[in-house]
Amino acid sequence: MRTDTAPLIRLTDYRPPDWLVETVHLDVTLHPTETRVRASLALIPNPAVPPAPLVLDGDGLTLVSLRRDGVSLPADSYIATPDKLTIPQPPNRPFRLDIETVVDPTANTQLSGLYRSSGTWCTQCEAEGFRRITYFPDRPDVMAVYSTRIEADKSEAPVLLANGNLIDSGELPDNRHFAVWHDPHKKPSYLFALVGGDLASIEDKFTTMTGRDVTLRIYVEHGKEDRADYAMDALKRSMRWDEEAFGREYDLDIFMIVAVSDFNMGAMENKGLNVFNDKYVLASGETATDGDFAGIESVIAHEYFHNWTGNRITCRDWFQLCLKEGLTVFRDQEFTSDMRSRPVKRIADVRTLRAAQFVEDSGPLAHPVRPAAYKEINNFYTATVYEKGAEVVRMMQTLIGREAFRAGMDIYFARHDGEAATVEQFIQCFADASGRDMTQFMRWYAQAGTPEVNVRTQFDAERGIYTVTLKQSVPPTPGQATKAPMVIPLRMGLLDKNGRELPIVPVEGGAIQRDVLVLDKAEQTLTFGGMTERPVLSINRAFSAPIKLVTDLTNADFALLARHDSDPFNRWQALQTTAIRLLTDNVARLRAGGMPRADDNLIGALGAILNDESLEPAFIALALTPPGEGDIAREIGRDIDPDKIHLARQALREDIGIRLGADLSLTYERLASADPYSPDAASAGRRALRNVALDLLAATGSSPAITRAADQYADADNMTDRMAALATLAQHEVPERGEALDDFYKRYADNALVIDKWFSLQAASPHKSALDKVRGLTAHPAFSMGNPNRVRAVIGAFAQGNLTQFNRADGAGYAFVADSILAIDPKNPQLAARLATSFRTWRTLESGRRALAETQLRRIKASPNLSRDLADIVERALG
Ligand code: B3K
Ligand code: ZN
Repeated sequence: MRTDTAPLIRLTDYRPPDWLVETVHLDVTLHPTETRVRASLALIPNPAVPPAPLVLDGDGLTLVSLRRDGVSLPADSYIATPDKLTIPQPPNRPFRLDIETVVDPTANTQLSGLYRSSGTWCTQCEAEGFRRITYFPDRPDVMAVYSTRIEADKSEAPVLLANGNLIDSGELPDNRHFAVWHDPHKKPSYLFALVGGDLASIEDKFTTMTGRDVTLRIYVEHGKEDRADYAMDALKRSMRWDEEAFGREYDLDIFMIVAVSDFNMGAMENKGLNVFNDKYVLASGETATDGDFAGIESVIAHEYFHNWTGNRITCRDWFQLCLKEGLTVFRDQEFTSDMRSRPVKRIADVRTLRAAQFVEDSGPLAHPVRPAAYKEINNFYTATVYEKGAEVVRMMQTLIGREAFRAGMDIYFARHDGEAATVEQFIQCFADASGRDMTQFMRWYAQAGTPEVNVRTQFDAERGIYTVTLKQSVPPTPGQATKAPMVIPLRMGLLDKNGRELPIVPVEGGAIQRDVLVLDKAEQTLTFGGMTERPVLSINRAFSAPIKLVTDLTNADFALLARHDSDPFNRWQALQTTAIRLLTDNVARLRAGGMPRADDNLIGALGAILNDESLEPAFIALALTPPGEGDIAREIGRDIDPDKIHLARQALREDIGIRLGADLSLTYERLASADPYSPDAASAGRRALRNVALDLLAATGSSPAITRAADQYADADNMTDRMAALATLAQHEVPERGEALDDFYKRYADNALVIDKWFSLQAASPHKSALDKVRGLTAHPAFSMGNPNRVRAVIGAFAQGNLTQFNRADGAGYAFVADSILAIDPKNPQLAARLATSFRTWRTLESGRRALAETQLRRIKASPNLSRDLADIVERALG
């Protein structure tokens, strides 16, 4: 469907459903191409609205039969199209509707609805996939109790799963069998799931806080059982944590996870039956990196936490998506902070937020955390809804304090359990718990764009007065030209010249509660008295607000903060800010035909951090990593030349490698470990620092450093170290590069998840040959346009992880990605639309590249038969 014909759906048009569904009985007979679905719905007219026709959603459906209260409906009493089933004059009373449809899971390449992945039948219903299985009021505020009977050939699908608890199963003639699952909890259709296939499983048990035993089962392909242990461990820790941190107990007899290899996103929180991209389940020390383990831990936790924030309390409509996603991201971030290192987690999250969300928020795809309108809801599973949504929850906790926040969550669970709620209802719980008026705070949900806070400081030595003036502004975004002031909680502190904390009691300009200054006007001035010397301001500690901060602090101030700030986040930030200042300056120099300059103070500060034994290695690793190319591009903001950014960053890395070489070498040797691999955070942190040292040393291009990387590649006993060495080698045009890449492929040819790493490493190579290489990779026998992980590993890694080569000055990178998007769209619109977002920064490029990128966007837009998903992204990107 073309987007110009696709309607714009608006939040303000929300109306409650005309019909409610009390129960759903599904009877599904699995077949590769003709799966029969019999749905029996107990419908009741919604007592809150006037009588209305019954209109059920469909998507590409074929109706086989329709009965009302057991009687076939005459053909003239309903209208069935692939997209809709209408009964214009239903009786104004409860009735049963039996709907029979037939669907073809093998032909379903969209991976939405019922499809097959490596022979396994599985479903993905969020956001609107249930309507591809049967006609239904497919909207989250219609919540029903489901039971599901599945029937299949016993050899094709010995395992038959659906939501809830197993209540019956048995043998049938002709080598067939069945299973019946019942989910006692009311849920919206997007949480429905069914799986059938020949799968292996591992099993464990969890005893809940009230002493109930829950069976835990993770299903994987045969032979992969031993790689699911870490996921199981993460699941048990998640279940315990949700009890301890939020008092939330699991509510069924069994919790199941199924890992599949073809999946459009990370995972899905279907009630009692999570379906996962196998990337977020399967791991062993030999096949997965520390980053993969951390990803598994957080995605397992995220989907599990949805059981309360998303499933027990769901969203009234898709505009409220952040209600479950932002909140659940916040919860998984807290979980990881408790499991691992809080400061390291915070820095990692802020890096992601800036790289993904800030970029989104400053371009044509910017939208509020709660969008006001959409054409295709699948395009709104964005960094803004997820990551900025989590930041908004975090800010609320910062504003009202942890205790009131927890009390507000308790109110939310008590007040809205079993309901489909709104953002207003959620926020009201915190207003009630804290007594704070949240009206102005609600702007975080309505106004798009990253607020900028400009801070000017002044010291009056004579009077001992220090003045801090803060101004906020929110940039215009599509459809929102002007903005009102936001409520911005800023954690802050003042340091004396020795780095000691000074008391923060302003004599004028507002109160600071705990250490939080609330900026809620366009401009505010705070005055601190009794100062014997000029203090150094540390502000937005722990990144308490998702803003862009501009200050008049000097590099000397940042050097002090980098060494002494009691807030680890701001220690890291001080180094990043100093590096960004240097890097943007050097990009300008390079563009003017000059040479990059070095910054002794920055190198000195990095050296001090490297040798600070009080710091955890994972933190040092982050501190030593210069801002990414994307960070530099974002800071420059317009007229971007990616090649110069790359050169400037390389020069800094080389400089660090040369000038801190001796210390980096010592660090590398000191952190060598003879212990067997363990994925725990402390060990992972040591490996992270060691591998950053390796990479910085190799950035000099010196042959001992390359040899060291080659040796590490060969000798590694775990994927983290092997992959890190390979990534280092991959950046250099040395014979060791090709040898290691060939060896890697041979070693891991039969492990798709590892081979994805091999693909993406090459696709992300900044070398000029990258595009040719990527073209070659798409012709590799192991490449397939049908597998989303593989497509993301090659085309995604090139378009989103290779700033210089995607943005080649000749436009060939854009043309290649556009061709790929057009090739994928007919098969998998969601995947194509996601790839198309790579073009979202096109307006920030220098004029030559900008024109070439625009040409490709226009070419996509003009192509026939675009999916609604892709057309929506391209239209908005062109603005
Ligand atoms: N709720 C799913 C995402 C569904 C995306 C649909 N296009 C996974 C998650 O956020 O937990
Ligand atoms: Zn989620």
